Amino acid sequence: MKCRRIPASLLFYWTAAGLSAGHASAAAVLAVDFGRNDSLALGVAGTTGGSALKPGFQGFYLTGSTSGGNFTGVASLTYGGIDSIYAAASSITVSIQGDPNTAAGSMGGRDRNNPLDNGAFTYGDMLRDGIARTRLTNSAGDYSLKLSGLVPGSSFSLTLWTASSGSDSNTTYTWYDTSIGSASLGSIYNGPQSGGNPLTATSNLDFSITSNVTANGDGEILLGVIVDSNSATAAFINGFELNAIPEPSAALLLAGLSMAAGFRRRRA
Ligand SMILES: [Ca+2]
Ligand SMILES: [Ca+2]
Repeated sequence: MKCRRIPASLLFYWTAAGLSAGHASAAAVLAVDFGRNDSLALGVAGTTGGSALKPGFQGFYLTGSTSGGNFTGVASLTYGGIDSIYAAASSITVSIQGDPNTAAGSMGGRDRNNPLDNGAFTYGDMLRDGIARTRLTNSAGDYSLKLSGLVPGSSFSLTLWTASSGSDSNTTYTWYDTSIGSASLGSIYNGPQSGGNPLTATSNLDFSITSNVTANGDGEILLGVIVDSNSATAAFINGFELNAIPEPSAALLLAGLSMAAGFRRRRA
């Protein structure tokens, strides 16, 4: 049986491909910057608005409570151009839900004007604004924020930011993955802050949590937030990044080596 020796260059290619795969996913699958635009109708979300959009993010704006009254429903926007390996229809729909209790209502956009870019912190335009008074929940199947249209069972690394400068100081926000059951993703402390002093940030990951999440059988990632202040109006979200989980370069390297071993066995 005629077999050929594996060229050294091919072995090098497999090795290099394995080593580089862990650094291949620099761009986010979807990054959204929540903010305020008072020219929008109540409960209708828009992609452009009055508060600055952070480059690299897509906008999700709602009118502010002082312009729109109470909004207790669900606001949604669909973002296209998503790789079909993550979303079969190449789009992801982002939905954010107000609280059904109208006393806690008035979900809408806010621009807190802080924290601003400062040295290594360059996410000021994302973190200064957000959507306030979302639904408070950690119940399985319920949500404050929902991502839908994903490939069922697909996993991602998710980073969420919650900082509400000048409001709800010393509040701790705990985020939950409510897609399948309910599991805490971690907590964000909205402070230290006193006397109305604005929040400051020194890193783009300040006021954030990062965790792996998996889409349920309906292709949805459900996320809920609870606050420790027991204030029904305290919920807030500034933005999120949904990233691919880097492929395990070591596994690819082992696969390449086992293929090489297989060729050698056939040759023997
Ligand atoms: Ca924002
Ligand atoms: Ca913004």
